[in-house]
Amino acid sequence: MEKVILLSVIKHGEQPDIEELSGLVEALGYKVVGSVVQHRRSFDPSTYVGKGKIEELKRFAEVKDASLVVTYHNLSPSQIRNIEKATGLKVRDRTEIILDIFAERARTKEAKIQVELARCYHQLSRLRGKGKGLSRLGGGIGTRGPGETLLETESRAIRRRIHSLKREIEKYAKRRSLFTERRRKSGLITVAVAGYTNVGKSTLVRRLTGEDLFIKNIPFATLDTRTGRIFLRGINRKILITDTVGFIKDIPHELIASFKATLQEVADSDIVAVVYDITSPNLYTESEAVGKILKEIGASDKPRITVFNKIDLVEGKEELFRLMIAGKVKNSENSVFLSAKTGEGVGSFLTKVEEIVTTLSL
Ligand SMILES: Nc1nc2c(ncn2[C@@H]2O[C@H](COP(=O)(O)OP(=O)(O)OP(=O)(O)O)[C@@H](O)[C@H]2O)c(=O)[nH]1
Ligand SMILES: [Mg+2]
Repeated sequence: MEKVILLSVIKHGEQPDIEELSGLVEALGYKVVGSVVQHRRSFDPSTYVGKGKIEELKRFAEVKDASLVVTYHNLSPSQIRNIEKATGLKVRDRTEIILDIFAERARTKEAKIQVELARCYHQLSRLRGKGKGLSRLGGGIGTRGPGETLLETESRAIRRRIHSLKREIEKYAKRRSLFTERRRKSGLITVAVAGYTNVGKSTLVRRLTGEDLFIKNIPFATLDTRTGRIFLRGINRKILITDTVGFIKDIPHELIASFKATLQEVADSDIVAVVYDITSPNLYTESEAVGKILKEIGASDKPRITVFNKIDLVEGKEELFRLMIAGKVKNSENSVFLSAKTGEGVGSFLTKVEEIVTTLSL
């Protein structure tokens, strides 16, 4: 099993979530054997952390028998090269780790195409950001050295691939929008279940619809949206509910761009149920991340239900958690507490849905 050391710069006011990064790396089957962090005002342009830290990293890796370094921030090709040369270790960044997880989990053709598109964007942004570093290989500014030509050829190939992937994605997007249109015409209301990864979205949708969904204690178990039906007994009405892909903080921008079609389902829904895991120690940053992404995909003005899931894990301390959470989660409108696993409290969620559906239909 490949052993990994995490490497991060902590800039003033920024709080890289090393714990979460460790979980992501282990989701790929690697073993995290330690981490090296450095407080700095800015990244070192050639080696991300300072030269002294690189030495420390090298010695630490020898002691721990590690062969791979994963950095929290995105690096340039020259930063990667320099760290690899100085330490003899392979270097990858958080975005690549997330892309690998997505690639591993993608089941449908559409998800696979979206992952490949995200990879292309990531490569391109690297080449672009690093244009400066690479073109230096080819002499001074204004000259067309061999380095620069290579860079151009490479990025042209990637751009061409992006173009064709986008065209394929477009087909799926069209199918989706036809479906949305038909649904709207038929007056069917849709609830999208969104939220941070691994909070229990699929478990909730499965409980409500009986759909056979993939549920696992891993990040990004779900990469495709799935829609099922619920019958609301209180108001004698059928609605649709959609399970969606989970969010993460400092989400690679490439992923949002690539999964736009999938995330569109949230934007096209009538009600958004935002699920949280009440036992998470990072509720505040998670709710910030969720809020940011909902805004970016144009879904922040939808009627919202905030679902605090996994109350079975805090048996007897529920009141305490209610108080604690009150100050921790941003925009927690219409909140309900439940356990998707045991079913406790799920009725209160349905009642909330019924209330909102009724007002929407007035
Ligand atoms: N104890 C407890 N565990 C739960 C509950 N709901 C979900 N889980 C567990 O949490 C883990 C993640 O559940 P999922 O339903 O896959 O979560 P998700 O939000 O769909 O995750 P992604 O698709 O990966 O973003 C699984 O191990 C579930 O069994 C709950 O109410 N209580
Ligand atoms: Mg899921």
